[in-house]
Amino acid sequence: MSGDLRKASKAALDLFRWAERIVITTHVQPDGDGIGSEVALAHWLRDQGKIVDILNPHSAPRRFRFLEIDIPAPGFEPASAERLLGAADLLAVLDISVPARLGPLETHARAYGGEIVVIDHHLGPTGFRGVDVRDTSAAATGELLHTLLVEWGAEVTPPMAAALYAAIAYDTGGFRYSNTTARTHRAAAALIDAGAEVHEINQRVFESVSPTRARLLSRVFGEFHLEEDGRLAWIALSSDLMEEAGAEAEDVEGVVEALRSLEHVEMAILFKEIDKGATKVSFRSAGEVDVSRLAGRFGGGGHKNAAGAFLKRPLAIVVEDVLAAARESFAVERVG
Ligand SMILES: [Mn+2]
Repeated sequence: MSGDLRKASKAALDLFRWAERIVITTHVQPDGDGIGSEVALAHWLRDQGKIVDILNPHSAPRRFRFLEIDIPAPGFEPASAERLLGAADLLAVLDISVPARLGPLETHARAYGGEIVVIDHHLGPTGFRGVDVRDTSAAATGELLHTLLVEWGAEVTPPMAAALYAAIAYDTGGFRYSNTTARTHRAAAALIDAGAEVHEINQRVFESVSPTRARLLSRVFGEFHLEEDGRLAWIALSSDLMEEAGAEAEDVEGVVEALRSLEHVEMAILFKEIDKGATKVSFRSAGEVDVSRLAGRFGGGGHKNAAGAFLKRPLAIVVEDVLAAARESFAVERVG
């Protein structure tokens, strides 16, 4: 643990000890890492006698609900956000690099006057004030949180172990992505020792495809494009198609990773129309291909091999602009 991280870890622990009422949150469309980390932290804090609430911008995908303890299933509601944040001494923000990733919760979080702790593994700096516990070498926020809990002398109970294991398994694609390190496996091993049921968790996280999702996927994969001798793959997903298939946001989770896993593909891009004037772009890459820089050009960010951007522009225009930039990055490489 670096000096800065140790300092931030100590400051975070002091705040967690001091606070009586704590609200935990994560990014829009919470994923396995966000939910798993929240649940693990909530368990630990409740074990310390704290009053803890999880308040998210959206509800948790079905496949992560097995981890939940009192996560409000309907997701965001302005009244409950105001009530919970109004009473909280401390807001813990997990797996987020920028406040905009809080979506409908952003304005509430910005207006919040209490203490804030951010625990995250994305590239910084954070846009939040307060204590920033950041480790970009961690494969998942769950991995970082596990390191912190051990550092803090916490007892990792079986429900905490399950939640952290799910977080790490999710963000590493089942320990397959390039963010996976020996440290990741050591954390996983410790969590198995602490009671995480590997088969059950992986089955829930990776093998719970709904019929809706299967139908959607069959249509989505009918529409992928390959360019640059098969090194660049992309899919543009209209909201009409999503609606026709009766699909929700969580049903397309994993699509961009599957696209990346096609033979020879070095960069995969998924364009998703949120509404007629907004588009979400997800980037994945292999090896040395850096998509965080590409995402950064469009106001987004992330990691070298996994990044995203949200643009308030129509799908067709975003597809054109982002593909032009992606092709350019392949062209630069040819010249270089
Ligand atoms: Mn994460």
